[in-house]
Amino acid sequence: MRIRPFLDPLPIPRVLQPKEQGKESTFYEVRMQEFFHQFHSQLKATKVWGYEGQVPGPTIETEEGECTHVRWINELPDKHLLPVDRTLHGSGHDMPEVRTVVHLHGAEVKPESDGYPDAWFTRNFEKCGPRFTQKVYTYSNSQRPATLWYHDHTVGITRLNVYAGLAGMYIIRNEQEKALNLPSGIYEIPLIIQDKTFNEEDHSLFYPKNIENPPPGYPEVSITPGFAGDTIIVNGKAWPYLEVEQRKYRFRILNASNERFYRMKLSSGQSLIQIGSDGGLLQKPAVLDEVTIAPAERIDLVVDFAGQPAGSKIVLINTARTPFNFGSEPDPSTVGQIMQFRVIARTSDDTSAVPGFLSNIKRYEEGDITRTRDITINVSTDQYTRPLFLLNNHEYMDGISEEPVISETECWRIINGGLGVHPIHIHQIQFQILDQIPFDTALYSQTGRLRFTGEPEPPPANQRGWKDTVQAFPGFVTRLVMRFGPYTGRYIYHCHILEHEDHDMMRPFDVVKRKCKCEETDSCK
Ligand SMILES: [Cu+2]
Repeated sequence: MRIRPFLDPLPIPRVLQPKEQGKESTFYEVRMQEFFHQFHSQLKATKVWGYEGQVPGPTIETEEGECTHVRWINELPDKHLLPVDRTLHGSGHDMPEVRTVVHLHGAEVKPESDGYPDAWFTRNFEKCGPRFTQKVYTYSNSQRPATLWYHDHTVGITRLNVYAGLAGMYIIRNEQEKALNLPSGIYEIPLIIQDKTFNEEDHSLFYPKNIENPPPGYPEVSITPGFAGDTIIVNGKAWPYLEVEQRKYRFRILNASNERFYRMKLSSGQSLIQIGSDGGLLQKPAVLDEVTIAPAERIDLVVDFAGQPAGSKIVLINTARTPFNFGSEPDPSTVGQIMQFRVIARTSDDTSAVPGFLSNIKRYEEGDITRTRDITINVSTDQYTRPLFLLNNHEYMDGISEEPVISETECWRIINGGLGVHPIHIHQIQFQILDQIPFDTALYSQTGRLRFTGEPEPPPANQRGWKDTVQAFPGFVTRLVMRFGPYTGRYIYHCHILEHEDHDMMRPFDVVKRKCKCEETDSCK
């Protein structure tokens, strides 16, 4: 379907108003509903699922230290909008077709508010998953300011629920960050990037029911190894435009796509100044020609349009291959474009700044590490001969294999001997990327022996801050360092390509209390 790019203005998701506002805590109600949404003025309205009648959902704004409580309410119909594969873990015929649970991505929360995939619930909480414990979730917002996002995380159908529209932004702020005088107010703009495909006849959402030409024995409705749409959507509009004044803007960019990575640059050739990553501001700005954002990552960018002539039109270009980084090149006239900026004269002086020092980031060092774990990315096949990506050769329902001790600092070595880049996300904590080291993948696949073939490469300047999702490149061991806590309990880590996550590239882990020596030896009993 050919629709004209840059026809519709960029919408800005509204900020959610609380139902009750106390002195130190705020209470929200967020309903998940089915409704119609127009993605482009040349498209008919499309049936979607969204939070509070919006796609993407309204932005939740909080202050550091403010406690927010959210009652997530499922008002969705019984029948799913998209084809449900009943062969996946947790999604069998004994399960209700429509289930939801909300995860606040990047947040430090207690396990019962983390949106565990099996803590799902149906409309009016009529049925609940085995790990459901509470109707109201609590977010302490005790971490540093950051751009987080909330989205569905239900076992076996996350890819469908998020693609149907269940995603929104969540921002934590504080006074220190405000004092930096970064572009703010109408000059601070969220950009939530997704991709969709629309059916020709009625412009309903297309999501594949199966792979093309499935072999005999394949399930009738089957997950695919990844789905990328042919239309780029920003804040709920296909290829929108934004009028920008000749001044600085702050863009909080979120890739909320199922599979697609974006390698972004501006057609004007001007620099992108990255000021923040998943877990908040960097220590100092990183000046880039282009930047790659994986599914679930956030990039906080300042772009200065001051030097651009009024009347000029600048396109935010995407050059990332799909699947990343080995699939097809994007068509420059369609998915090779994201949105357009139309430069107009300034309406007032630009008094905002990009300070050379943004926030203090104490880097972890080798000496901080008390334990190292290897997390391998494996490619296997399932009982239907479908490709199956696994972590540590385990499926989602296999028992716990990682039990980090609270407050201890661990190094996780993500070993990717495969073909594609997987965005690996760990719940509960923000980590730092220590380095990535090239290794002999042939030797590793034959013998399991890890032989490095080069020196460790430190992360680039824009990835030296706090992260919760890392691009694990093939042929590299990506080393992450993290300190678990402040809560104990059951969490998960997984690939954030949603088709991988739903198909077993997800693992539970337990953050546990430190055992005292006497307990280990039984000598005090
Ligand atoms: Cu993956």
